[in-house]
Amino acid sequence: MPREIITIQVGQCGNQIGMEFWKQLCLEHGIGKDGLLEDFATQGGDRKDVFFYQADDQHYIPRALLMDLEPRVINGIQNSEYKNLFNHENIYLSEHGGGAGNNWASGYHQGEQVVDDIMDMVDREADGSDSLEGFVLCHSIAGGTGSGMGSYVLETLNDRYSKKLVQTYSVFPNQMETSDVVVQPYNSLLTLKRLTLNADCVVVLDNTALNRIAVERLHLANPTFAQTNSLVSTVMSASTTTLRYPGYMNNDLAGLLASLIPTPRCHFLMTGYTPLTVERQVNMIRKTTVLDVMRRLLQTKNIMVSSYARTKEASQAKYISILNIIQGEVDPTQVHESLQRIRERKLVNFVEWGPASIQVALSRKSPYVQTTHRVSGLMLANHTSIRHLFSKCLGQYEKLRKKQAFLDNYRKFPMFADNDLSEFDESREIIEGLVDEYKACESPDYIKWGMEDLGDANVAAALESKLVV
Ligand SMILES: Nc1nc2c(ncn2[C@@H]2O[C@H](COP(=O)(O)OP(=O)(O)OP(=O)(O)O)[C@@H](O)[C@H]2O)c(=O)[nH]1
Ligand SMILES: [Mg+2]
Repeated sequence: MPREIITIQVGQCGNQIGMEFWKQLCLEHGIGKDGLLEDFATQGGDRKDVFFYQADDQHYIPRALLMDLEPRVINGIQNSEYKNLFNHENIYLSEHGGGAGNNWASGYHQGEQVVDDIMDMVDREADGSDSLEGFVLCHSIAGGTGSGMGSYVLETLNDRYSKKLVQTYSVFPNQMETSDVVVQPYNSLLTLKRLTLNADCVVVLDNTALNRIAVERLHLANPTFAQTNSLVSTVMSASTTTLRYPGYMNNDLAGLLASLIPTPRCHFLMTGYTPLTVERQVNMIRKTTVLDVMRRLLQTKNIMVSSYARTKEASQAKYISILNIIQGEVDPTQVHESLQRIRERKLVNFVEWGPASIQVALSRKSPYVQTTHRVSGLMLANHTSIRHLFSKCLGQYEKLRKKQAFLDNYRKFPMFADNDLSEFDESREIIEGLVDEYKACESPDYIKWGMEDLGDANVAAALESKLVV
């Protein structure tokens, strides 16, 4: 029985990274641009129906909903070679086409106003699956639509589909660029509140790190979104291989997440990938053994979150969990030896209160996509240094808020009307709490964190709830 996953892509970034993901999935499963199975795709054994369903005429349709408040990106998809891939009923474009103007409040408010339309689409897609496991949201946190409307979608999914998992691929803004979007910190903070409260897992895709990797590792002088998005689609497709190619572990999202997220709030994951390629350009890879791949995955330069690099020297930063998804020609005994080597060399600093072991999933790879390297690997990791990324967002927010800058744009919308800025204050408190919890994870006493005020009898119950995802 497939455990189906519905993807919801919102805003410019959400739809652009979403489109790259679907292109990659089509290639890996031998599905043509129009959804028809290619003649050569006869090997089977893969599970297409987690992410696609078949129409009456047998062509494959992504379980995807495409939403935006301005038409440019989605029109581009509808005018591309992939125009017949998606179900046209699954596309939501606002009638006015004016976007959300980089304003979270506008995106959220517009989401609220068209909730019936978008939830009809979600319900129809959910009814069309046999055993829906959950939703994946693709968006950026810094603009107006993906952040604001995406936030509204997250809250609504949580309400209506409380038993289903919600995972996100969330793009964080590039901190190195002097941003053209001055209100990014407001939008990011308000979105982070929903990512903390309403998502089960957030895969953090950090434009600062993606850009750095494209420049330093792939030698691209001025990386375009098309180029960084090819890194993103590699991560997205690799992180779903165990769901699409059934093996002995992590065959569903629940299993995958349970192994990475021991306590519910610390559910922000960073990723690393090796060997890195962009547009078929392969870096100089001489040899890819399992040990090489596993070692490289732990190197700062391959990790797609900028706060990891900054705090590598800060010895208190620790791994809560690591899952390496390895694909290619792998002898399982090599895995065992590699793990032993990594342990002996003390290459990984784990939290004291967890199992302190790297989990490895060996996954099959697509027989239809040729690569020049023998082994490739994706690391999904829960690492406490992610808190520095959130601290940075908080710092930038405080700076802007102190100046009372640009608040009028938000006051135009009901949530902030009559100068009620409590939503900002509440979001700030929640993100501060998140930073504190990740910091507490670095201490051996974390397991008792947040329970100081509880009586002994309640501690056991609280602990139990904490350890159940
Ligand atoms: N990695 C990546 N980042 C993107 C892409 N497109 C936009 N971004 C980032 O997303 C943020 C801006 O959000 P957008 O997705 O463009 O905005 P939106 O959700 O369409 O919202 P509005 O246009 O304001 O209504 C900035 O941080 C951009 O750097 C993309 O294709 N790839
Ligand atoms: Mg837009």
